[in-house]
Amino acid sequence: MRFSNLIAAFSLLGATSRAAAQGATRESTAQRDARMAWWREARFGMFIHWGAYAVPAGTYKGVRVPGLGEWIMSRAHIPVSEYEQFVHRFNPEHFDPDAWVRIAKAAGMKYIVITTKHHDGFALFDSKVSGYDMVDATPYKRDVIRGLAAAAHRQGLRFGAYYSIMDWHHPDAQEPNFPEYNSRTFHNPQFDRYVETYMKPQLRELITQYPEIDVVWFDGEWVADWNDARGKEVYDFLHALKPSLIINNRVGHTRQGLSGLNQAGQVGLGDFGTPEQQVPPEGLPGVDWETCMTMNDTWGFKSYDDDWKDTRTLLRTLIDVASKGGNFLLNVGPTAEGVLPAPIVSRLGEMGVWMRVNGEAIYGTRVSSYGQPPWGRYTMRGNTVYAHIFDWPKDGRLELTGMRDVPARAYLLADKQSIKVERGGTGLTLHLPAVPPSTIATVVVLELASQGAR
Ligand code: JFZ
Repeated sequence: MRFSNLIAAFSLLGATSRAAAQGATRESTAQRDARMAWWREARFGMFIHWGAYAVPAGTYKGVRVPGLGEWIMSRAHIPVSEYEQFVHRFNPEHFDPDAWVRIAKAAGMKYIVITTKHHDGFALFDSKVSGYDMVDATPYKRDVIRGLAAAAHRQGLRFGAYYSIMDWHHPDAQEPNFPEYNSRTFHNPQFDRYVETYMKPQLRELITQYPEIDVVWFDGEWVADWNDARGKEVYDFLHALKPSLIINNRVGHTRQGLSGLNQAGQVGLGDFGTPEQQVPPEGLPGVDWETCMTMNDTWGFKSYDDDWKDTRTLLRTLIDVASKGGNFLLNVGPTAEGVLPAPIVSRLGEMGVWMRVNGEAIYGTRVSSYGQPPWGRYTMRGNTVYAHIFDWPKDGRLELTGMRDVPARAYLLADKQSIKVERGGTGLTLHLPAVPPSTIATVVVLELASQGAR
């Protein structure tokens, strides 16, 4: 074998084994990087959990049901026929997709992922293989996915479809013996029929009817009838329909808890890991990942959940995620009328104020080589380091960890004010003004002299 052939054989092996791990057909690293490019640049997206569960909004027969709003069918053991009544009353007359997208965009979000079908089995899009959808079963009669996908693209945002593998409504998909919908052990002998005649056709509808869809975000993959072989098959099925798709790792069966990784500590199938309600302390080195998080304690709207995280916490979480190389998918739960609750709108507005000034320190950045400083976080792009200062020093002196060379330039991102940098015995010290431009996070831009500078 000639040397060049040997190299070719090795790189082919590398590409193939990597592709196998992703569940993809053959794709080189360069092809994968190109496919993931917009997503890696985006950093910040809006998750929308919306469905008929917004009608009961956390209360069933006068009783407040504990747990997640979108789980009310399971948590309150609501029979299918009764839950269908919520669908028949789902009439979001105030739904304004352009307004939702404007709110997301003004917050600095670059993409939107919405539940096209959650565990309750109700589809928000126009499905030909089901009568249990927005067009056929609600008084609203309109396809809300169509409207939102179009609005997102009109305003320059990417669009993704959440799709639950678990389905509490389809008789072939789950435990037919009410009231245990969420079984991890029950096998439905007809599950294959559900996959072939319902789930895959619905996925095909999503990809073919809505050309805006760039992300498919699976969930509910823990049902006993799902497995990695089915996951790989569906991943390949989707990529054959649309090679540019980005698919999360919940397409596979082996995800472990909420960490976003499987038992082997890997993403497993799919293109990115999905830690839920948490930021991995060290990120997920070497893999793409996205933390999804609620703003209060539910994904789907609950009328009485007012346990809102404050804007500062939300922004610092975004910065924390970005500093560790991940994306932040922040959830909103609209009401049954189609309105985003005011506490959500105000927080997103405030996040936007910060992002318009400091977005440069978030989008398309990567993990720095300077670790996690005690006073905040670092992000990095090219030769530029961004120091996000959470805890402003009272004496105006901030020690930079791990940095060795005095940067060519240092200034506040908010007002371009120059910052004096001093080299001391242990490292670099910044001399900051007495009052920070932002008490949420003030960004100091440090332009290193060269790629080799540290
Ligand atoms: C899942 C959904 O059940 C939930 O409704 C929401 O859509 C969220 C984004 O994803 O949440 C989970 C998934 C797995 C566990 C808990 C909640 N788990 O493994 O404990």
